[in-house]
Amino acid sequence: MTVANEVTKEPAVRTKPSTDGQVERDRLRMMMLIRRFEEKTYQVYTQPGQKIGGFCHLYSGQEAIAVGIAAIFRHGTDALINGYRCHGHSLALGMSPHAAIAELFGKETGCSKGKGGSMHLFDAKAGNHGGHGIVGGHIPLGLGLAFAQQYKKSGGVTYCLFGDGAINQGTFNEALNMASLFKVPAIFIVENNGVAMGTQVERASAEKDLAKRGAGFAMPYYHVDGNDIDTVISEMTKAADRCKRGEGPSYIVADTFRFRGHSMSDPMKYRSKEEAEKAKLRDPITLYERRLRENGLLSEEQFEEMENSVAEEINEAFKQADEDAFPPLEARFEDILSEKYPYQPE
Ligand SMILES: Cc1ncc(C[n+]2csc(CCOP(=O)(O)OP(=O)(O)O)c2C)c(N)n1
Ligand SMILES: [Mg+2]
Repeated sequence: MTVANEVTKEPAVRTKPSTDGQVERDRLRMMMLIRRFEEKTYQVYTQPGQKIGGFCHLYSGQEAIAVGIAAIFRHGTDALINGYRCHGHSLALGMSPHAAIAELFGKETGCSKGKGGSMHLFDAKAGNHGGHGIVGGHIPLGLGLAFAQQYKKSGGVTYCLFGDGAINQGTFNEALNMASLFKVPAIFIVENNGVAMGTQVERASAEKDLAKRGAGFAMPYYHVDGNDIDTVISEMTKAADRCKRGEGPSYIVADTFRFRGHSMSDPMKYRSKEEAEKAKLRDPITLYERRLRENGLLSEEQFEEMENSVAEEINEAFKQADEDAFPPLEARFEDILSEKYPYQPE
């Protein structure tokens, strides 16, 4: 059984390129695992019994971004902070599917002891600083994490992710300005799925090219293909190297598409069938699977084995989490307020 706060044992995706294709297959498998986790979550959420309470935002379609970052993420050194669409990043950084789904079920074995739910998957020891529900609210926290890394000379890099809707918040402007001024080691990443709940970027942003929104901060700003994991890895590596050289932050717009609605109650009426069909042709998992096959790094047998082992791992995690206990009543006030006041960083 996984114990809360010790949910991540080791990096989930290894960083070094391989000659035998194992590293690449691990990346593909992780994207498949995230997809399977999300689709099973959708199933459980929508069936009678209400095992999952509260809001729930699925990551299907955007997997290449989280797994691409995880591929270069240094556990114990780097930090990642995110909005509420956080299942994929947590799994990619090594959280066990059991700790993640137990959290959604509100069980004491969940990564936040069942008190955070879908939007608050955390594993600070692994550098995963969550899951935040207020749109754009965590961007200044990302700045703070990066400032701490700089101040302590830890050599770490902070990956701060948010949606296209979040860049219209004041916090975005405040944080990016200060980040650049102080040259903190942060990468600000927009997961641009083109829509904030039901509002298209074109209806919410006066400047339609979201990369240009970075022009006022004296830092590199550019688009990357967020559905191509190899591109994500190479562009994130460049930005991380810049951080490590002390040259400061970058602002990257990773263009992608979400396959499911904003949250579980969204029938996606604002998207045409044609748009969704076109997006499916650029499914990040299919694109990568095809590339590995073409390069001779993935056989049919290996792919089938992956599909089966992913299904087994997810089914087992959901089954275990279902059987786990809810937190005891006397634990309801624990972990709510900090016991250290005033807060002293270690
Ligand atoms: C400050 C604030 N305003 C409004 C909301 C309600 N809300 C939740 S998600 C969302 C849309 C955000 O879209 P985006 O940033 O593009 O992220 P995505 O859901 O596409 O990943 C809104 C408006 C909120 N949570 N916080
Ligand atoms: Mg969006």
